[in-house]
Amino acid sequence: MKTFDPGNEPEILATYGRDGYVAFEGFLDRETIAAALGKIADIREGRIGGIPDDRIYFEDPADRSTLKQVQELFKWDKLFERLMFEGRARRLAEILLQDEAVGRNMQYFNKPPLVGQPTPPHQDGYYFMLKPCVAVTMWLALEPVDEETGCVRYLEGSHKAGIQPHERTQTIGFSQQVSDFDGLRGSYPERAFPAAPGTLLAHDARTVHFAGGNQSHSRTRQALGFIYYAKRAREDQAAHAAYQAKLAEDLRERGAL
Ligand SMILES: O=C(O)CCC(=O)C(=O)O
Repeated sequence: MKTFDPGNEPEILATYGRDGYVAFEGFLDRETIAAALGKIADIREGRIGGIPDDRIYFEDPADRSTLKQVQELFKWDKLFERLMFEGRARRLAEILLQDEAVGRNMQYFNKPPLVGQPTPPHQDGYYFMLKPCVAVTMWLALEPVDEETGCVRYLEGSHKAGIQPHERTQTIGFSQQVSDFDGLRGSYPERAFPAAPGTLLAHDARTVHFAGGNQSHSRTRQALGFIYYAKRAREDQAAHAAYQAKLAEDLRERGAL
């Protein structure tokens, strides 16, 4: 795995265009990772408050130690705001999108020990509702991640299939999955990405990806996600708002919020 060098733009673009993702080691330094983990602990333990219920999800809403996802992290702390809008992630996004990168979401992803659920196979573009679908998601490991704790997996080249039909799941934070996953799996090779802290994966919004649950009795699986849209991509605002409202309603009905 290589380190990120903006001077390697042609090579980065060739890999991303061929595989639908690109991976870098050491994208974020240790000090910043430690600071980010500290801020996440502040959120988990309620020292950073004011996060609306539909922006923070727990595997068990009665147990804050099962914190699973936080949406729009850049709104809750300046460190995350800087990482999203001023750091290297945005520079990488500009390269991959070949456009101005519009920062849309920054997420915390955790799989708590044993209760951390699998990430269903999905394409982010299905949720984004963009025309054209030009967006990138980055996934950054905050700690060692392996097969046991549920590393990210890609169907390599699956971005070329375009956005596929999805169906409802019962997984909090990942409400949709590709309907014909078995069919796609037969057509595109699967690649698993065990990751060291600071490893960054960047995938095209059309690339099918998924992850196992956390089988470990003691280890968490913490990561950050960055979502950037290309300036030229247009969002269907009405469809997006209707989808978010429906999702929040479904979660409330299930008592998950
Ligand atoms: O953390 C995970 O398991 C999946 C994250 C994801 O789906 C994404 O970054 O788009």
